[in-house]
Amino acid sequence: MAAKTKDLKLFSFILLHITFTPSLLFCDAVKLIWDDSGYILYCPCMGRFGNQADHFLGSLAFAKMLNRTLAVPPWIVYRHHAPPYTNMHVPYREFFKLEALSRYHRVVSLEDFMEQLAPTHWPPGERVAYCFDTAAHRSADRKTCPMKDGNPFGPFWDHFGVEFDRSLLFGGISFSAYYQPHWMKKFPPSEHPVVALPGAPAQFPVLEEHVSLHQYVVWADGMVQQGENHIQTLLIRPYVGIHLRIGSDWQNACKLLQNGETGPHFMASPQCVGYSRQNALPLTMTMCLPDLTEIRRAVKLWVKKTNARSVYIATDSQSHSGEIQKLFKGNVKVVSLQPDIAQVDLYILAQSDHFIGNCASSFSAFVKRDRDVHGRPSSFFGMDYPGKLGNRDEL
Ligand SMILES: Nc1nc2c(ncn2[C@@H]2O[C@H](COP(=O)(O)OP(=O)(O)OP(=O)(O)O)[C@@H](O)[C@H]2O)c(=O)[nH]1
Ligand SMILES: *[C@@H]1O[C@H](CO)[C@@H](O)[C@H](O)[C@H]1NC(C)=O
Repeated sequence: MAAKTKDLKLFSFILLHITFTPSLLFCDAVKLIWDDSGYILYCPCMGRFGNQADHFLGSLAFAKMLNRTLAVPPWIVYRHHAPPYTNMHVPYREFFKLEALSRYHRVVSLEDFMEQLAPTHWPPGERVAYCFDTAAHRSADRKTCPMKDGNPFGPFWDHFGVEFDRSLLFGGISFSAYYQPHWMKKFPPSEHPVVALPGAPAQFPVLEEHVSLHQYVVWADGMVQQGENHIQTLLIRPYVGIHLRIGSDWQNACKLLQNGETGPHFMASPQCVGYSRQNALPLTMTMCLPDLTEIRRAVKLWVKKTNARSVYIATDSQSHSGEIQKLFKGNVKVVSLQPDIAQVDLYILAQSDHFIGNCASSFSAFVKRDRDVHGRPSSFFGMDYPGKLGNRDEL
């Protein structure tokens, strides 16, 4: 539990340093009551924020399908380049409202579950891990779930002080709706109250039918305050928000597309090429890794179309703000904040008057879904009208 306190302290410090966060003061007020219909626990152990968010939506749907309360895990934030270097486990409610999820289904934060319910209902000695037999077959005895093997798995459960006592394997089923009766029959809550999984019971990218669950992912008051504060002080409306996913890891990823090792369905791309495997639109290299020419073209187009007075650039590496500034001869303010907390970028992009994202990026996908919920328009580099072929408007 020492690690938990340290993470929280550090994170609270970062947030409080920028703005006052009331969410920190009012949590844990409610005393939890045990749910006889059972719980789903999982580690968001795949990918960074965008991936974890995609998995979260699917997991929420899975918990509802089994009528089990979802123990909402913290976000795993990787800090490889800054102290304390170890993963941070940021409670869901630091960024989003936990209560807003309850409009869809019963949830509890994993922190509250561990603190209030686990001591009596899921005590040490009775902690069962559930996993696919194929996953367990990779272990030394071929029958142990890989709950804590490596990073981020080990640190995640250590953060909550959890050791698993035994494993229960399953096979021949998946997390899809088709297997709902199988799950209910195999793991009735009376005998299996807490189903703890090594990873999210969901797919990446998020399934089409779960995209709309994003409406229940509502920004926490502290994030709204912080984001609105930046918008008011830095930007002039209307503003165009752009997401530049162009760093070296992304360049490597897009090589798979260039080499023909992947088709149009590549990472988050169904959001713009369509979810259908047969009818997917082409995913071009420009869409995956827009060059400066494409970045200039798209920004110029949408600034003109929306009469924008400023441009907000979120980036994983370079901002190209100088080059973008030059396009408008000083008439448009160009801003790149490069905040410590990636969610600040997500918030500002989500509130923009027009958003240009990267089709294959799940970080962009988060913004696109948030905007769709509020009826705000989005496009992608290399695709001005999502779901439609090519750029119909050239300047
Ligand atoms: N602050 C900030 N961070 C970014 C930006 N773009 C990418 N990142 C960081 O890079 C991570 C990218 O991982 P994901 O969020 O999973 O999204 P993705 O673009 O699908 O990338 P992969 O997971 O690498 O496939 C983000 O979580 C951020 O930590 C950006 O515009 N601003
Ligand atoms: C679902 O779970 C809730 C809470 O435990 C319970 O009240 C309800 O009866 C369950 N519904 C079904 C269909 O089992």
